[in-house]
Amino acid sequence: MAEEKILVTSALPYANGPIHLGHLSGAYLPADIFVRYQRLKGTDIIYVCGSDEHGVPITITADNEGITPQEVIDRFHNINKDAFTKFGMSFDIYSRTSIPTHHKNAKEFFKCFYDAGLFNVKKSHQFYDEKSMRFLPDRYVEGTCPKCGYEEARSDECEKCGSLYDPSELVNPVSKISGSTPELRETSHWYFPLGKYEERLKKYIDEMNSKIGWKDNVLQYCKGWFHDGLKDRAITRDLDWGVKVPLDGIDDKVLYVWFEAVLGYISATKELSEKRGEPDLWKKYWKDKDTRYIAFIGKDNVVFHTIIFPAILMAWNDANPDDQYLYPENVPANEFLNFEGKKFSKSRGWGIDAIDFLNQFPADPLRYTLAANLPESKDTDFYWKEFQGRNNNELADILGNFVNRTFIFANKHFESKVPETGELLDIDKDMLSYIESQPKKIGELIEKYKIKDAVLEMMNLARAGNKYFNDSEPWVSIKQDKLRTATTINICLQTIYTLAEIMSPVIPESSTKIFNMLAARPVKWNDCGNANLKVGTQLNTSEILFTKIEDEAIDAQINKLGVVDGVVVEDAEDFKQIEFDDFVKIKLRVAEVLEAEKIKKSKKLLKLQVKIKGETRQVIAGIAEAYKPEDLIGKKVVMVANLKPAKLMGNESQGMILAVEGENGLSVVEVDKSIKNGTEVR
Ligand code: B3M
Ligand code: ZN
Repeated sequence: MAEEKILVTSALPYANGPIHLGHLSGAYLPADIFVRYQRLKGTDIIYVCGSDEHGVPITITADNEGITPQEVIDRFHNINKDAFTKFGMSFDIYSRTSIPTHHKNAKEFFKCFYDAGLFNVKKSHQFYDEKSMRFLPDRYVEGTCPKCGYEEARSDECEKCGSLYDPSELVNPVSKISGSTPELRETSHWYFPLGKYEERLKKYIDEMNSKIGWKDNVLQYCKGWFHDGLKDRAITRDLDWGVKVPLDGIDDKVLYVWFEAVLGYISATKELSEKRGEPDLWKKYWKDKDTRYIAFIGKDNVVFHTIIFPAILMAWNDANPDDQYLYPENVPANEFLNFEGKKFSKSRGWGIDAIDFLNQFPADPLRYTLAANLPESKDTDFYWKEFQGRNNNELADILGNFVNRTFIFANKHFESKVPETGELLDIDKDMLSYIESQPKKIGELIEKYKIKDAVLEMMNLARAGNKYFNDSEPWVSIKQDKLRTATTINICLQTIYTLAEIMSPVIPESSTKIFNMLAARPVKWNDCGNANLKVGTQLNTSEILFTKIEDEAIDAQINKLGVVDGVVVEDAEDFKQIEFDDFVKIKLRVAEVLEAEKIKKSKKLLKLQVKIKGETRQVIAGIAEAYKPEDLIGKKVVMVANLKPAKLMGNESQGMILAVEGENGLSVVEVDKSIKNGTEVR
């Protein structure tokens, strides 16, 4: 049987801005964990990535800053490459789509399809901006919807009423680039007949899915696309930045960025071959039947990897019977990571760029926090407090502490050597068999892309190590039975050895430190659960693995949220305009607090009886941390009187009291005591 090989790719990030934590947990960290694990298993694997350096947004950034697109991509290619390095990404190559190898590769695909007569050529009308001398992609034209009058409609589709129209129908079109009125010009483009591959694509996805089981979220996205039917897609654009259309006489058109970016994976592998001086290396990973190709991406890229890229490869394979590319065996796309409850947004100062983060905190705690909370099946959030907690309470207090206390014992009582074992008691045997079983269990989870669960199991071994240490009480046994202590410490050291290995895909830097402390090296993954440290091995000096992160450091970060260049930015979502009719639906009334009491088992809630006009209502308010119940009695507050009743911790609430958040916590909105109960607030 030929040896199994794996090719792994992660989405090529646009070199038009810095990557943030959301990117890391979508397409990069899970892939890196998978790859590092496979390498330890001894799998022949390569991991390929690089910058996606074409597309309109890059030219716009360049215009806005008065620099060239090349300068834009150089800047962000370097920033992102640096961030990935600091984050511990173990790409075999981080390439870029501006290299000649890529241009040549993408052109070959286009030429092949062109020569095979595959494309349809279609004429259309597209807006042209004379001032900036370029055709405008749809999202850079705004105007009034011809159907509903919405003033921020796009050139061929209205977000508000959902209608599609011809760009010539758009009223008062404006170029978002120059602000001038664009004109419609005729242009022609080459279209890739995606529909031709529809049945084969369905079959391919079905087959892969029944063979290995694709993720549900990914299958759902594909279904949506098939439901609408696959249509021809223009694969050229009127632009001068990108891979030029390789046809004589055509010099003002480039290949559509998504058409060539996916081919960038192949180009990057070719570059790796060149660098390694093995020109044919790339073929082994892209064309050998024994290679499994896995494409890691975020959910917004699914269609390009499960439909468009495979269709391009099918078209190539049809035209070249002796030269067949492989299709992705799996596309384990993740959902999104949000930030403190909201979407990442640069303009609203919400989130943090990877490079800024890594200039302030070490990579391993971030990798661990993100890995423990990957958006594998639904969106998740990054919270600063959780990051602090995972670092302090798990990495430092569980793993770090276990390593530390074991080394202290080994240093003090066994001359910093791995001590021998005596008779094994049940407690020792149980621990040894747990160490032995974890690597296999964790490996299986990683192979199923259940990285989050794998991370939990990793830390469970450290938890078990601490418990074993506590239950064995070496500080007691050392006074009576040194061999018993030796046995305990030996097994703790074996546990640490296994921990160093199984955690290395997630926290590689700390793992290396542990291996150094143990004067040991990784073994093959499948062997790492069997007591591997030789008795008598001289240990190196131990070092602190994880430093606690103080509240101040975290608070400083939280305080920066929502602030851009020193100015607090209003949240656009919160400030969406509403109609007057919406506002008058809310009935605000003055109410007097008659009674107030604490709710058992709740730190935050108070139960109030309030009076509006002739009626007494019960309201549950989240103000217990700010008020003693008795201080509220007699206050005249403002309440939403027509809110649907709701149950809070088993108590019905028939309205809501208005309160504002101040420096010293919440305070209720009060009105003058002379105002009558039930008076409307407008
Ligand atoms: N650059 C989009 C993104 O970064 C795009 C991915 C290309 S993968 C070939 O989300
Ligand atoms: Zn409309």
